[in-house]
Amino acid sequence: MAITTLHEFIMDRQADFKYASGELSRLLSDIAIASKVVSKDVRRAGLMEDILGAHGSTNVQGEEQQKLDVIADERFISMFKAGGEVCGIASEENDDFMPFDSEFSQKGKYVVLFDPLDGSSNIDVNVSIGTIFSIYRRKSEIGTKATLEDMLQCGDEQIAAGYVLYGSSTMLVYTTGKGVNGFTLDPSIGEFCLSHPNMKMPETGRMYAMNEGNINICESGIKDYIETYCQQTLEGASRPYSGRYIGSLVADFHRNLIKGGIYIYPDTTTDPEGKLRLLYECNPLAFIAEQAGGLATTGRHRVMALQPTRLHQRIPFFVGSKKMVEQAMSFLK
Ligand code: AHM
Ligand code: MG
Repeated sequence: MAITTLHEFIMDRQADFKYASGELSRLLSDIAIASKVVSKDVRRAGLMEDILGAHGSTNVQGEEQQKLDVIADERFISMFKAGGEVCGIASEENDDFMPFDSEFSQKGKYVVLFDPLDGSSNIDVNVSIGTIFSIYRRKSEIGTKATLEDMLQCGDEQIAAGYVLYGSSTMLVYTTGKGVNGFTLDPSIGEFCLSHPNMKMPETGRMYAMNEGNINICESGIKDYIETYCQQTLEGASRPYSGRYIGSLVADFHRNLIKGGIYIYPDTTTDPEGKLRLLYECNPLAFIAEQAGGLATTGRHRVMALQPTRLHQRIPFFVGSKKMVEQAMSFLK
């Protein structure tokens, strides 16, 4: 059987990209290499004391960092610094954005915003986790230091976005705005190979993902939606929807992308802005969802149209099959 590696695919598609000059292709290839290294770390985590467990620090959002969060963050940052395509980054694990100092990096045209290891609470218990990334062209002049304005761009300006799922296999899924393609890491050859060409999210589905422990601390419309659509046996069905909540956004999103479904993380009385971060969790997945025919909103507004105001800004997040997201939104005032 003929296989297409990620590298071959990126090269073949380079001309699709309006600024085609090879840099974005190199950057995507660098992300794939760094994620292979992180995948290797994840696969051995239970065996290595220096990989598993708490790091002993908290990030700017007050969350306890795991050793693997920090290791993954460092792996990606080193790759970006060495590549020369990126002039600065922002990540969940760093308080502030990080403009790269070298003249080499400052010639880079891109910034990357990323969550190096999403689903931190699942690291120690051998449940799927992921990396999420979003790529923008810089606004500042090439050859200068990256600025906050480079980072705070609206999701519609994304040049590319994707995620890596460290699940029962490792998969990389990305878009450059011309559809969504998924690649599975073949450990025998160490390459990501095209396994899911032109991914489409089913228009509707039968699975919903929400931390239902929060049901009484979010607005009542969410409870109404879940009781009305998810927990009833609807006409023509033999049973209610299935609740499936992994607690790793990437894994829940990926399942819904393939099988159809909705993921909801609303604002709550304890997290009045929501929990998930606009820039490196919601926007990249929104770009993939829309490219696959799905929808991503705050419950009221389209995610990618939002103008970010802060690096670690949080929003309520409704993402998945188009009809399901629209139904959920109709319950919000
Ligand atoms: P993280 O980036 O610190 O891992 O937080 C994001 C995660 C998502 O992956 C997941 O869907 C959600 O937080 C789970 O939150 P909760 O434990 O509140 O249900
Ligand atoms: Mg995260």
